[in-house]
Amino acid sequence: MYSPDRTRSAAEVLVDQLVNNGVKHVSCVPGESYLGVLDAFYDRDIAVTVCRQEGGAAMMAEAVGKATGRPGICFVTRGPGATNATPGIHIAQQDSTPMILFVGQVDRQFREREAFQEIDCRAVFGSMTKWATEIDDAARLPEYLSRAFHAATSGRPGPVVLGLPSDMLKERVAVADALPAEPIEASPGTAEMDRLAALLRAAERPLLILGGSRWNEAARTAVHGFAKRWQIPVATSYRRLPLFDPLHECYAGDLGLGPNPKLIQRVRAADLVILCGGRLGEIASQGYSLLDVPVPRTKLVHAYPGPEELGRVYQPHLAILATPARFAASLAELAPPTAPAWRGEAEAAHADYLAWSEVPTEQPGTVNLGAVLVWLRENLPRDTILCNGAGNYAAWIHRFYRFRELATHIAPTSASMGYGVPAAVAMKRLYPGRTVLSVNGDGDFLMNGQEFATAVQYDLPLIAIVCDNRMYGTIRMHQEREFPGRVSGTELRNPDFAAYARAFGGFGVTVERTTDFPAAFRAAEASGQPAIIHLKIDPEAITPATTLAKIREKALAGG
Ligand SMILES: Cc1ncc(C[n+]2csc(CCOP(=O)(O)OP(=O)(O)O)c2C)c(N)n1
Repeated sequence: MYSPDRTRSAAEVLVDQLVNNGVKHVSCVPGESYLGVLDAFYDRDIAVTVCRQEGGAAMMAEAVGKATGRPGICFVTRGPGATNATPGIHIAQQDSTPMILFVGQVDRQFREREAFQEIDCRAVFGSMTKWATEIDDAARLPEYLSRAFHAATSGRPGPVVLGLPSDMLKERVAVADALPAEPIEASPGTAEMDRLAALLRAAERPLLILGGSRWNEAARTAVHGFAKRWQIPVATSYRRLPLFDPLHECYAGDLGLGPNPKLIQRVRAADLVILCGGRLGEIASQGYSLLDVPVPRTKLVHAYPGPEELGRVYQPHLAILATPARFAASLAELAPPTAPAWRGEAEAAHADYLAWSEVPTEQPGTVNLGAVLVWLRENLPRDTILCNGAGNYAAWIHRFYRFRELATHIAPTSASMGYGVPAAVAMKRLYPGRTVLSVNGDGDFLMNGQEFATAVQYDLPLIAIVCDNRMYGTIRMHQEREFPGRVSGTELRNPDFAAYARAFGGFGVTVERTTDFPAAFRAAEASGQPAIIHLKIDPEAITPATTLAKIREKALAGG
């Protein structure tokens, strides 16, 4: 609040910049280093989610950034808090997510003595962020915050870390607020679009790959329209499935882990790849094998919102500096040929996708995760948000679930475990009226499972599914391939996850047969409480396509 002398505390100035930038939610673990900020939240219209560990708090902010396209905001204390928060920062970097982490820091006069819990924010976060610094001058808070919002959202979005010396936050200053930051929208020029049109006219097997962040409804709708008019097959990149409606007649599937081999063949056979919004990283490119590095033999058109990424790995035939929204809008202006050389390709690609995803595969054991995902896709509202972390269980999500709307899959492309629970907490807090699902491995779940307490604290009836196969299954799979039969460091002895839910004050149920899943899910919903569904999965069911025993046999037979 302003005093009669028109001053505010630095902490208030900071929080007012957040309010002006439309921030409605922050996640935090408190620290004595930034008490003034907590106090400023007290009478401002910002919902504070107090978490149990900074890893969860930072992932919540990252999830907010991912879902909304505006920076997710997280506050933590110095050394131990900031270092705990690093997974969220790393995810935001790899996933191109706007996010700002504020770190309560030691007093300015103690800095560089290795004071209590001191951390060098610039050095620690420098290689993981778009900008990492400390704010020494309270009067410059509006300038720093403005730059932080611009940096996090413009070009290729990413994380920003700002250290806040404790004594600085206590100063009173008379400064004006900055204007809200607007991300910079780069548009393609007519020259680039003319070249793209010429490349398309000459193409025989074009294919569109969608990825990255900075998408919005208009961009998605425009790409749906372009694909339909041009009858071009469209693939989504790793964990970017909601960028295109899976039931659109041109959808060809996703380029993730364990992808449809027919889709991979199709990408390899393409003579023109239009990569829109993404980077075609290691996972999507199948270990950089789909396009040659640095000069792809396939003609590559790369449309991307940040210049540093264009030409970084692949030298595109045509580089277009543009956000997905502006690029998609320009695509709408291209007139399709009457009889394209690739006629029938999109239809065939979509048929391949449906054949791959329609029916769950046979699995060992009494719970078939594919059948569970098919039940969920057929019974949940279209706008359900599904959050997950990392583990082989996710292969069933990618293959059998269908994300019908934008930002309905909140999961790290960096495949960071422990993301599914905090992300679901953040989503239920943001969208209380929507169904929010968290799907987790057993190893994955317990990395941040304690945030289930946060769901209970804020009465967030999310539903967390724990796929319990009593091991770090992904690593066991790799282990059986490389060291068959020599199980080391990958087994888990688990708690009763349904009892865990009840102990926290939530609803818990265990499912041992596929046919029991629907009733368990409905009971979880009906409880109105945060819920955990403990799914007992046979360890042999290691992927939708194979078993551990088969992998081991193959490895023992030499390959
Ligand atoms: C934070 C983090 N630590 C380690 C890994 C390496 N890792 C990838 S998957 C995996 C095992 C996941 O096990 P679980 O959650 O039980 O799922 P499952 O693979 O059994 O389905 C591990 C350890 C990772 N991706 N992230």
